Amino acid sequence: VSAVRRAGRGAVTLLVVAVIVTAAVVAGALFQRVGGLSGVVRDPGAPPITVGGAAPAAHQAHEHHAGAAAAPAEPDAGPGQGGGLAVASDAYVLSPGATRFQTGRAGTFTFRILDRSGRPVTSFQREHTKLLHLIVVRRDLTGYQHLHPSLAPGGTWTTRLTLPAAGAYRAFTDFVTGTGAQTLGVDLFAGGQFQAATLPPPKATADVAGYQVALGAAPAAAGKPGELSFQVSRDGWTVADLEPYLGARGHLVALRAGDMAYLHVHPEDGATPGSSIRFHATFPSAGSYRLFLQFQHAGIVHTAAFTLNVR
Ligand SMILES: [Cu+2]
Repeated sequence: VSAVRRAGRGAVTLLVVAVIVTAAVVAGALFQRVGGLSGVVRDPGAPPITVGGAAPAAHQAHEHHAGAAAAPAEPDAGPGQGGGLAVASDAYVLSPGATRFQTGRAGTFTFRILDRSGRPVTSFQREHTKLLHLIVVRRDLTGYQHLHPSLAPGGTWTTRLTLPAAGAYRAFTDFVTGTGAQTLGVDLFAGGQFQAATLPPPKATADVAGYQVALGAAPAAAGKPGELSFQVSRDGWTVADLEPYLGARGHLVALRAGDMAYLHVHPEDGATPGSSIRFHATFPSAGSYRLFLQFQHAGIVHTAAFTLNVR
């Protein structure tokens, strides 16, 4: 009888231990999950976020994701990243209309920027003389377009758009609100036979419409802020009378090869004397970048493209 009783007591003890262990495992998993979702879990030793050239407000908005052990870093969150890699940020969602276009035919591209509660944003701050810049580039880094859609009172942006050849394109919306600079991106598609261009090798000069554009200084290494300078000439003569374009001597967009990370590049004071066009840029990682420089002369805007390898 006593042996049976002892065996019974043993089984009860085992059951109690099993219940306690199960409860602990479930509680642990729940805590991790809640922590990961709300971004509470934070590694105090995590390095500060430095996204190449983005506004400080954008850094802060993303900072609580840094080192979140239970959740993978957001595309736009860590060092070595750039903008435009996602359709949404902490604050906004890019909501496009139709994203399929007839190849080579003019179509209409519409989109809205929604806030966290799903309401269209209607208040934007002017940057480079415009409320929003739309950059469209095919995923092989060809076919650069820089457009300025118009904003309807309800928050819908509209522009005419032609995707000239078949392929997948990235459309970047570059804008500033009260919370800082934002770049959100979405894919657009043009059907048909697609031939991917190979990235041209780095060259110090680019020819466009009879102009020769020379790339002068460039940041030597990733993560270090530096100057990018360009000189425009024609038939061996420096073009000294470049016209202001978007409030500066030129406009520059840099995209990383491989993922099309979008860099915020800031023009240097347009009042600097001389004929060179200067920018400040920080390349977020080593790799190849495609630079699209736009300048205006004799009333026409030209785009010169460069490949730059950053170590
Ligand atoms: Cu623009």
